Amino acid sequence: MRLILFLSSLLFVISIHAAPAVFNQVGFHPKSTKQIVVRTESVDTVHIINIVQGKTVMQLVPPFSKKWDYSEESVQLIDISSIKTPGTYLAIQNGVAISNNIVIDKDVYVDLGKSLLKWFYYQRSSTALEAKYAGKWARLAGHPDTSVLIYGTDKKISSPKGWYDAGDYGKYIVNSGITVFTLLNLYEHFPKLCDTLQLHIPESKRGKSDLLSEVRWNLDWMLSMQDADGGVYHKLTTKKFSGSVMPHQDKAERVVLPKSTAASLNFSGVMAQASRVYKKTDPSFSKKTLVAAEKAYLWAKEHPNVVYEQPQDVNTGTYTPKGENNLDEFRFAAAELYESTKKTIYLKDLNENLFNANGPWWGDLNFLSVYRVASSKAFKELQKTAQDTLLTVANRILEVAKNSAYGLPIEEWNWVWGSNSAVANNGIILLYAYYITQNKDFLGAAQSALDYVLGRNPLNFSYVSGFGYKSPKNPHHRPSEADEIDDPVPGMVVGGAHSGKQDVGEEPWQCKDYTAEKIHALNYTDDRCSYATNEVAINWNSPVAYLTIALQAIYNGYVYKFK
Ligand code: G3I
Ligand code: 9MR
Repeated sequence: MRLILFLSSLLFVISIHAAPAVFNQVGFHPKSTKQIVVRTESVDTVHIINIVQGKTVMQLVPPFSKKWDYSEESVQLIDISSIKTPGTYLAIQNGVAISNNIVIDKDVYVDLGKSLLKWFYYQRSSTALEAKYAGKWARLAGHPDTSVLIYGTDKKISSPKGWYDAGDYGKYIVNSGITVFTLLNLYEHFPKLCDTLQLHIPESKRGKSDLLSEVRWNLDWMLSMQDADGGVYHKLTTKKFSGSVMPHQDKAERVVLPKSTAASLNFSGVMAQASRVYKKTDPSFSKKTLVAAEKAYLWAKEHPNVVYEQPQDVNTGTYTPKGENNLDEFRFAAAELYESTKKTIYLKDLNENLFNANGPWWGDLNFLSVYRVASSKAFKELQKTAQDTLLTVANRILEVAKNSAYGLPIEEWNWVWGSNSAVANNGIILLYAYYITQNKDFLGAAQSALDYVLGRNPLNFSYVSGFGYKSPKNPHHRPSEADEIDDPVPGMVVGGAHSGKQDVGEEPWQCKDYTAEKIHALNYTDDRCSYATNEVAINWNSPVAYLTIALQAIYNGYVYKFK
């Protein structure tokens, strides 16, 4: 009876209280760090209660407030990591609930991780999505892409399959680069856990990893974009972005746009990596990808500065990297090719074009070569150099998290279009530092990166559709807009807050100004007009999927050791 009274009184106080504490809305693994931002500025004791037992399991006095420049708030960061008993908890201050439910459970990230990976199935082009795999988001096939004109020629190629890049229906080689690398890197690090992840896709239950089957859908498309001379076409899209229609309703002509050095090197690195990952389960595919990787690299060496130039009558995404004139893409491809072949030419090229501390993002793949060299003894003394470079960046990011009022590893340069992926990629850098040092501070800061995406932010918002108590309802994602189903496709990471305002304007499809000047962390709007903050993209899902599943693996005792 006492418990019922206690709970009913709490429910009353929760319902009247608007400003909750902010934290990971999906929850925490028992072994993880568990940080919560309190926004009451009171120094009165905070009680953490187990809501089933109805008893206080922890009480603490919040520290003095600290200002977070990215939201211009003064907040208090409390740490409840010592609570390890699975359950549902609440934070109470002066008899008032200041949080929503705080969930602690060892399987808390299982559904999220699978949904983040399953989303790639929802992005498949050239196929219908059947209800038994796609549920209520089943849809007709669109974009067969079996006879596509090479722009500026009378030649056609068959280039089916592949993932739609984002909220649009384009297929882009450059953005496939970091996306596929990150997903295959997850498999390289935790194959045993990944093999248990049932995604309920058409290839399931055939004794192969669903994750590898899903990535294969895009690899097959990428292979079809390589010309006989080894060069790789930049992208396959309609000339203009379509309206808000379903795939089967988008009937405009699609074209393949000219080859580029960046596309060829993104392709080369990913195919070299795939040749290792698929070697055991599909030796012939492994051979095919390695041959393709070496041919693309040769083409790039013969054509080192072919930059994609967007034709006047094309307005789809460009993905023209502003990095170091493709030196970063050369680094990425050479590192993967050396790892796969041990041919000295690739190591020679890498030594003559050594990595720095830039990236990682679709436009700068430098850091992907740092990851590869740092994690492989094959690079001998270069491995230590790469590890030092990685740790220098990781320690800088860790210091930012330790000094941040929100406890977050977010730097000024991360507030860009796709900021959630920048934060998640910081989380991956921190995990690599944990792999090298086993220093749990890096693990905790990586958890904070995930916590930000899932709710420890000033908007009290979980940036993944279908997960958390406040999540995107109107993403810039054509299938979710046109399918007449209220709920957006689940497991999609939206771009997130930043002050670019590229989608603000007077055009009918543009947004009214939703930004609060340069208060970066507030500048997000859950509106389909906002392709700059509320679109979805394959290179945004991949790092959040890596972070979610790698953390789940580590907390559940899976160990990744460099080879
Ligand atoms: O790198 C600079 C940085 O130095 C500078 O400080 C910062 C702030 O000005 O800008 C950074 O460049 C930004 C770049 O993204 C990298 O973050 C550009 O301003 C910004 O315009 C660019 O936005 C890209 C956007 O396309 C427009 O080109 C996004 O990264 C990219 O994710 C997005 O990709 C689109 C595809 O083209 C089409 N499909 C949808 C997809 C997602 O919206
Ligand atoms: O849907 C497009 C999105 O994928 C791109 O990121 C964005 C910026 O290039 O453009 C979106 O398409 C818009 C187009 O640029 C102008 N007409 C309205 C389209 C939908 O907002």
